[in-house]
Amino acid sequence: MEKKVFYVTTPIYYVNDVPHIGHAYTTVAADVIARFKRLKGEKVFFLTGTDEHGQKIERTARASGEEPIELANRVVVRFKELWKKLNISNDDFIRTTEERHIKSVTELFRRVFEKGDIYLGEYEDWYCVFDETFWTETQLGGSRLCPDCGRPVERLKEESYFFRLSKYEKPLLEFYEDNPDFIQPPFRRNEVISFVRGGLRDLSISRTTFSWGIPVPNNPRHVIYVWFDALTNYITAPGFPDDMERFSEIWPADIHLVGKDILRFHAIYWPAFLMSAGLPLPKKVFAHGWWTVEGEKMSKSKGNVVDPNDIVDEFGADVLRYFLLREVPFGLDGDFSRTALIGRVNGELANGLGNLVSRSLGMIERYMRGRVPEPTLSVGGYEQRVREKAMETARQVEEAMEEVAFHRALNAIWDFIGFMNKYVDESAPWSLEKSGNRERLGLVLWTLVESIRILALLLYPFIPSSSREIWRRIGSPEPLESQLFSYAKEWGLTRPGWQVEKGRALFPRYER
Ligand code: ME8
Repeated sequence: MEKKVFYVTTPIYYVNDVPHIGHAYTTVAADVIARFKRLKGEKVFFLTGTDEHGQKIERTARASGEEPIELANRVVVRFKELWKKLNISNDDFIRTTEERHIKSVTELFRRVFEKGDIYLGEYEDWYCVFDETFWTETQLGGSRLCPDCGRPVERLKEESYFFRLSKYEKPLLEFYEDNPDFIQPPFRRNEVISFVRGGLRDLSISRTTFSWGIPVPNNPRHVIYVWFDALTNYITAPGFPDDMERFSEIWPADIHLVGKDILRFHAIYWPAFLMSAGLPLPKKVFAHGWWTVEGEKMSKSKGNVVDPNDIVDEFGADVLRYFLLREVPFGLDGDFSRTALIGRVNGELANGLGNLVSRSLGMIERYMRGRVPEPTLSVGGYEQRVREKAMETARQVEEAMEEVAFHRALNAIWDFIGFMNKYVDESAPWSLEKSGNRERLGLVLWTLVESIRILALLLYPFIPSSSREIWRRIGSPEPLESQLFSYAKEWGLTRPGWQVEKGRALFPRYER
């Protein structure tokens, strides 16, 4: 069987945490890609889920007098509900405690073992329980604090299985060389390459000091390292190892979306495990930046963790989706603040998009009894420019989306919205109405609906419910879901006679 399906993933989220906007960010971005690809007519498999094993989760659960699985069962609901609330269109949700996953990890471990890439040894180093990461003396630079999270590290010595990561140093460097787009953005690729060039140590991939995990085949005193376990989720869900036919239609992943903090695991360990097991490697790993809140790192102790549920309750899912992808170039760090969010809602969603839709459809209600008019005049010079601008925008959006540059896609769309609002001002339909120029009035109003039709398609991956509402209001008889992205690259599909509805404001304005 050959690969047929576009496969996009988010990381699987640790269940010892409640979801915040940083988590929502990765999932929203993946959802936008999935929706865009479906709109292009591609088959898509979009995966997210939860990472439920490991010492950290065992400790958190015990501290609250729970079994780890009870904690997981309780928290997984918060993730699932949040994704529903944010309109996330994932095709599967994987939990690492599921039977299918345990089977898959066991099989991957067995294959790598048979390849001769796993041996039993002894591990001693500094360990951060919170990040589940070992640190060398050099990496700690004399301190006893985790370089990632700042928490104290512990000295840990244990019998452990090792993965021969050192053996894959050269093959990985060759792979990065041959696949220059594998790690995105490019500055992250350079970081990974220099890390690998600095030398790779064999990786400890089992633990004996706790038990909440998947046992090592034939040596259940050991549980498999949580990252070996977690990364494997990406092959479990498409069907490894039981349904290899389905697996080969979906795997390899077209894009793993991850935060910059976990790029190393995805761009170094993961391809090395797969190489060892003789499985195809993912095509791309895209690392996005980090969100702070009002300039500060989000943390429970600071009490500044932003709950995406609160934002959705107050502003709606589309506003949060829009803000996260508009505010920062994808790949760079960003800062969340209420003022910035309200600024974008008022300026861009309400005054820009909302206003264009509402004034255009309002005029059709007033001047045309709500029916899209026939564009009787042959296309004028200004309308020709609108058409060119629309077509150029659709091309720009497509290109930006293929490059995972959401901010560029949105910039192009809002540039077009600005252009259209100016078109309304300059063609002044109210004066055409007054002077009785019905022919030109019809052409202008039809041109507005046609542009809004294209906007609804271009915006759909980003703000699906608002786009569906805009689509309903322009009165197209076809459901938005039956449309293709290519219809946004075609001018002239709006039909005279559609019954429009101005309706209430799409995006209310907020006080700062
Ligand atoms: O890392 N800004 O899970 P996780 C932006 N279980 N992104 C953020 C963020 C922030 N402030 N905080 C978290 C794990 N994220 C592992 C993954 S995958 C095989 C195993 C992002 O719940 C983070 O970068 O700690 C990551 O992409 C995702 O949330 C999950 O984080």
